[in-house]
Order: sequence, then C-alpha cells, then structure tokens
Amino acid sequence: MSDHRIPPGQRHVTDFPVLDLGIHPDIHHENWQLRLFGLVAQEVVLDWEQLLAMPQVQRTSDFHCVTTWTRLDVPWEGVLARDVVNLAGPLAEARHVTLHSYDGYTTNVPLAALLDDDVLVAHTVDDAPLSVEHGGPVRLVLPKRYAWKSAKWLSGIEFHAEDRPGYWEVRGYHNEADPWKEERYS
Ligand SMILES: Nc1nc2c(c(=O)[nH]1)N[C@H]1C(S)=C(S)[C@@H](COP(=O)(O)O)O[C@H]1N2
Ligand SMILES: [Mo]
Repeated sequence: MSDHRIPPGQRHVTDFPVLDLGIHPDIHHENWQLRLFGLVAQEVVLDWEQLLAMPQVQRTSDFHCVTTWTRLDVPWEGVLARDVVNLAGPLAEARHVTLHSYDGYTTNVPLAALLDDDVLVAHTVDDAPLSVEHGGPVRLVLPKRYAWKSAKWLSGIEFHAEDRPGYWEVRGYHNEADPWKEERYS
C-alpha cells in the first residue's frame, strides 16, 4: 500500500512512540518562550500568545525515527518555522542553526532546511495540544529529516555562520539525517 512512503530500513507503525533522553520538562504554555538569537538583525523572544497570533497552518507529514519506526500522515498544527525565523531576520552570513530545547537537548540543521513549507513550530498534533511526552507545549517538526532533528520542548533557535553538531550529532548520528538516503550514523 504505502510502501513507497516507507524509507529503506524503516517499518510502519500505527501508534506514536515516545523517544527522548528521558527528561520531560514541565513547561506550562504561559511560561514557554522561544528565543531567536545569534546572527540575527534583531534578537526576538516569542511567547505563547505571540505564537498563536501568527498565521496558523496545518501540515500532514510522515515521521521517521532512526530507530526504524515510521508513522505516516501525522497531522500537525502550528506556525511555519519560516515565519518564526523571519521575525528575527537572520544575517546574510547565518547559514546554520542550533535548535535548543528545555531538556538541554540540541540539534543542528542548515538554515535552509527550516524554510521549507512543511517545517512547523507545532503546538498541536492529532487535533489536540501536544502532550509533554511529544514535546509540548511547542516543538519543531522537520519531516524531511530523521526525527531526532525535530526538537521537542523547543526553547531557542540560534543562528551561526558555521555548522555546530548537536547532542546526537557529536555522538555519531549523521549530520544530514535524510531517511531516503539512510543517513543514520556517520
Ligand atoms: N528536546 C528533545 N527533542 C527530541 C528528543 C529529545 O531527547 N529531546 N529526541 C528526538 C528523537 S531521537 C526522536 S525520534 C523524536 C521523537 O519524538 P516523539 O517522542 O514525539 O515521537 O524527538 C526528537 N526530539
Ligand atoms: Mo529518534
């Protein structure tokens, strides 16, 4: 059926497993803040109300964990990451970002990867507010990369000129993480 949507080495699951470092930070949405900093024209601190005041979008996408499970057609809602990035105005030399999370986790992607039309700063999944286990109140969703790039409990986006490997990337996970190329470990 949907075999053409299951990347090599992945298996289809119908539940939604929870994968993380085991620290589930308890951030009430009223205390949640997202800081945009580094090589930006203007440092920005975005709060919950400001996030909800931005254009809201829905995107359904597939979610591929490097531990080999794939969930198809996950219905997310939130704000385009591109719109969030634009609030801060990255400088011309900003080519890479570090995503920071409230559990101390980090992960890195090229800035260009955040600008795709399927990348969300998400607060809702399956028609319900994101649970703490799945990264609530707010997480990143970056469907074109393995799910470790989709930072849960998102707290910051830092812009750099050079690439800075994140938590798993310094521990041997692949820097690019394209599921269709099986870029699992380096
Ligand atoms: N902050 C944070 N984000 C994280 C992680 C983590 O440990 N901390 N784990 C990553 C990994 S390895 C995966 S597979 C996905 C899992 O998302 P889920 O628990 O909602 O399925 O979150 C990613 N984002
Ligand atoms: Mo993962």
